[in-house]
Amino acid sequence: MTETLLRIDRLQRAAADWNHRFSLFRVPGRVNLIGEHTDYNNCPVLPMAVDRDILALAAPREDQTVMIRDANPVFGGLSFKLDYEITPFPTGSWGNYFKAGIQEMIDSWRDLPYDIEALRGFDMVIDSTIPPAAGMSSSSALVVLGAMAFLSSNGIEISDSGQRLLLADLCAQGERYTGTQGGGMDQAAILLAERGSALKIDFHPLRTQPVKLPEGYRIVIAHSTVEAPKTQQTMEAYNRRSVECRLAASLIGRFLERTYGIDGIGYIGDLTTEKTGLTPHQLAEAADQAVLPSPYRIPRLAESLGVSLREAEQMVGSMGKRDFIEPDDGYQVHRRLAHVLSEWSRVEQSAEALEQGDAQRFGEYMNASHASCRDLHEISCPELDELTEISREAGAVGSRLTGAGFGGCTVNLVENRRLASYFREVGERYYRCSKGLEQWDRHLFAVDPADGAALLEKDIP
Ligand code: NG1
Repeated sequence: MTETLLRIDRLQRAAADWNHRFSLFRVPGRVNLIGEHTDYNNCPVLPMAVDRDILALAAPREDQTVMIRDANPVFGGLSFKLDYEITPFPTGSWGNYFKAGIQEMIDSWRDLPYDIEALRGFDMVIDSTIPPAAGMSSSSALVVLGAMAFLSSNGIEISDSGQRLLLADLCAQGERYTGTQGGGMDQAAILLAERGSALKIDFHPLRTQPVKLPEGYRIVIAHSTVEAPKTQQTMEAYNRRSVECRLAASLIGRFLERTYGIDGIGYIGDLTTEKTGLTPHQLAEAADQAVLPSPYRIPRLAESLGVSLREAEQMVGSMGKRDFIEPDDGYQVHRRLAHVLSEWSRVEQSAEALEQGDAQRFGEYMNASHASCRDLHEISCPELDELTEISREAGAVGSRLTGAGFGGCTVNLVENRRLASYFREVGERYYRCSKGLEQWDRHLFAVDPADGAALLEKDIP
C-alpha cells in the first residue's frame, strides 16, 4: 500500500464508530522560498505548497456540533458548537485554528444561511505530516481545512479560482482570531498552489503567478529543532514587527502628504509608482528622509506624525489590536523598513532569476534574505544561523530561515547531484555534533511543490 492509502486506512479506522459517508480532504503545508515578513506589508512573497499535508475525513452532522479527532490518539480530540460568536479555547489550543476558519465563514460567506440553527456541524478525523511549530504553516492548514469542511457540510464546494481567492483572503483575515496579526501568504499558498511550481503572490488585490523551479535542483527543509509555536512570546515578537512596519508606512505617508499632497499610504506595499505617481528614486528618498535611524518612542512618533501623545499611543495600540507596550529598546522602524524594502526587491528579482532558470542567482538572494532577516528584522536565532552556514558549506546554493522565524526550519536549494553528500554533512555536523541526535530524517528532508488544498473524494464509507 502506498503511504497515502495507509494514512486513509488509519483515518477510516479512527472514524469507524461514526456511521457516515465521508469526504476526503487534503490540505498541504507550505514553505516560503523568499519574501519573509513582507506579506503583512502587502509586499509580495514566493512560497510553494509542499507534499507534507493534512489528510482528513469529514462528514456533515444534523446538529451544530463540530467534532474533531486526530488519527493519532496521543493528540486526542475536541468539540464545540457553531454560534454567531464562537468562544475561543484557551490560547495555544490547536482547536482555535478550526474555530478561526469557521467563524470567518459564518461572518462573511454570503451563500450561508444567517440562522445558526440552519447550519450543520461536522465530524472529522485528521492525519498530519506537516511538522508543527516549524514555519511550515501547520496552523493555516487547519484554518483552511476547518473552513472548507464547514462550507462543504453546508452544501458549498470551492470550485473555481475566484472562490479560492476569496476563501484565501477570508482565511487570512480569519486566522487573526488566534491573535496573530499575520499577512495572507500561508492561506493563499495553501489554496492556490499548483503542482510542480512555486507561486509568486501579490496582495491587495490578491493575485498569484506560478513560477517554475530550476531543473536539477531540490528544495530541502532542515529543522533547527528549536520549536517556535506562536504562543505568547513569539506572537508578541511577530506582532511587534508588524506594528513597526505599519509605523514606517505612517511616517512615510505623513511625509508624502506634507511634501507632495499624496495620501492613502497605509502599508509599505503602497509605496509604488502606480499608487503615488512618484518615481522609484523619489520614493526611496522619501523613505530616507521620513524614517530616521535611531529607534522611535512615543514622543518622537507623535511629533513626526503631527498628533498628540495620546493619539500616538492609540494609533500604535490599534495597529497591534491592543494596548501595545513600548519595547524597552524603542520601535526599530528604520531596520524593519530596510528589511522589507530590500526583501521586496529580492522577491521580484528571485522570480526573474527563476524564470531564467538561474539557480545560482536565486541562491544568492536566499542568502541575502537570511542576512537581512537576521540583522535587520531580527527574527533569526543562533541555531538557524549555524544551520544555514553549515548548509552552505555542505553545498546548498542558497539557505535561509523560513516562516515567522525565532526557530523552526530553514529552506535550502541543493543541486540534485550534491544531495547525498549534503544530507550526510548537514546530518553529521548539525544534528549529530551540535544537537547530539542519532536520527534526523524527520528534521532534514526534501520537498516537492504540491497542489493546493482540495476535496479529493466523496462518499467514502
Ligand atoms: P508561519 O511560518 O506560518 O508562522 C508567519 C505568518 C505569515 C508570514 C510569515 C513570515 C501567520 C499565520 N503566518 O508564517 O503570514 O508573515 O510568518 O513571512 O501569521
